[in-house]
Amino acid sequence: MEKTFLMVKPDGVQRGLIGDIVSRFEKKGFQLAGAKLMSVSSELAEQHYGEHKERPFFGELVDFITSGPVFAMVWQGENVISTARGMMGATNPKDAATGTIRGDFGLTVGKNIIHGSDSPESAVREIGLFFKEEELVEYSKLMNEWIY
Ligand code: FUP
Repeated sequence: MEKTFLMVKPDGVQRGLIGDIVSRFEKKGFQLAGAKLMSVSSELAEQHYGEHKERPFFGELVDFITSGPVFAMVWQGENVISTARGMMGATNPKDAATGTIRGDFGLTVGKNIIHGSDSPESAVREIGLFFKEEELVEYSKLMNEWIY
């Protein structure tokens, strides 16, 4: 079953949006395979955002993601990587459609509420950075019969 890494960023946690965000993915039919409220160290932030190291906003990105607790999650289901990206909306909330998480809750790119893996390779890498194997659960097959 395809898996992705999603994270409610510090702005979403502080604003009390964890429940709404989790609820959207649950109602869509995806399954939560792991979740934890945690602080992100500078080392983890720099690894996670490694692809942006040369970008001018890299420092701000690391400062922001380490500025308060985040809610890290692993979700699974058919096409969860691309579907979750669609449910999140465009990177810049000003361009994100109404009905998406960033479109409904955000105003600026610096505080855009949620992170989601953008490819199967990123998903594997990011899940591995944030979760140990034993922190993820397996569901029985039976439950999926209500969805697929
Ligand atoms: P996304 O995959 O939608 O989270 O977007 P990116 O990986 O391109 O960017 C990661 C984060 O960098 C964004 F969530 C916000 C931040 N960012 C900026 O602050 N300024 C930019 O111009 C682009 C991204």
